[in-house]
Amino acid sequence: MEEVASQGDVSGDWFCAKGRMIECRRRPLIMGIVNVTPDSFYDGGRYIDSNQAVAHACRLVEQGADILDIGAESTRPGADPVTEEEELARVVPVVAALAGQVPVPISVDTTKSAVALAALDAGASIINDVSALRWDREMASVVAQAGAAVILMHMQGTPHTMQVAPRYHHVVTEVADFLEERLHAAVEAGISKTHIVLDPGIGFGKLLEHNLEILDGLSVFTRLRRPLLVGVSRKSFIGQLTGRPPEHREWGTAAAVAIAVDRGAGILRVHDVAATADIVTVAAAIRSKGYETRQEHHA
Ligand code: HH2
Repeated sequence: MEEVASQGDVSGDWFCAKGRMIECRRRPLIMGIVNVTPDSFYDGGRYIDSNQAVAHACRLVEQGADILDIGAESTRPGADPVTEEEELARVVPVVAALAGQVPVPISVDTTKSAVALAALDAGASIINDVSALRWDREMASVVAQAGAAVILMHMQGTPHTMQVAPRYHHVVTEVADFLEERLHAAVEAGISKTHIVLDPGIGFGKLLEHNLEILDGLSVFTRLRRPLLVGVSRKSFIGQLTGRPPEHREWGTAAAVAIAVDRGAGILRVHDVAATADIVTVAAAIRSKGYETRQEHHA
């Protein structure tokens, strides 16, 4: 533990990605989602063309995205797996085009080391691995050798099976124990602790009550002293509570984002960047009492 702690930041206020220090505590960061997929649960099919994906990503940056997350394989419950060739063909051109155009770090949502390697070569600096380095034994060394950051997410089961019968005795404790174990495994595999972000995996092998307990208990995960990423955007637990389809879950998402910021989230992964920027600004000001004022605009 001391060895891990001595590597640098032990507060979880920042992380490092390819030599860039990314601060995420005082003002939580917004990660804009770019799904280059035909079947994502909300925006599937909209940005499958790489030019459209790049244009969408640039729009998200203009709206205030601090990080972009490019994904080419849907993780929605029951989604069909995508071959490595197909995932490479979807992701790499988008990352390569964006790397020269946007000033923000680019994350790639993949569980395959070959996709991670190609994306890191093309200019990405963060790997968002929803399997937390468990599904591809080369993934940890690819991340370590590139000096990239990695997001380690909790999931019970696989996307194919995860919603069949999720079971926990005490969900917050079990997810925290899992994340702690994966944090140690990543460090053992050569990834510096300063390069690791943790994510409790909202909606991944969890029932409504599990998602609510995790969000309410989020501050427990801050004891792991790594930045926390939270992905609630338009997810089905919001639909279960409001009765609304994904395209009308923006206000439910807003409530969950505000609560997540209050409980210590450092990165919010969302589809709607412009609205989330205001939600995060206000929630973070209430949480920390630290803020800057801007010129007021009257309509
Ligand atoms: N959620 C989704 C995908 N990737 N990665 C992390 N780290 N955390 C999350 O909560 C998370 C994630 C699901 O959302 P989306 O990308 O919109 O849908 P799909 O998987 O259907 O493409």
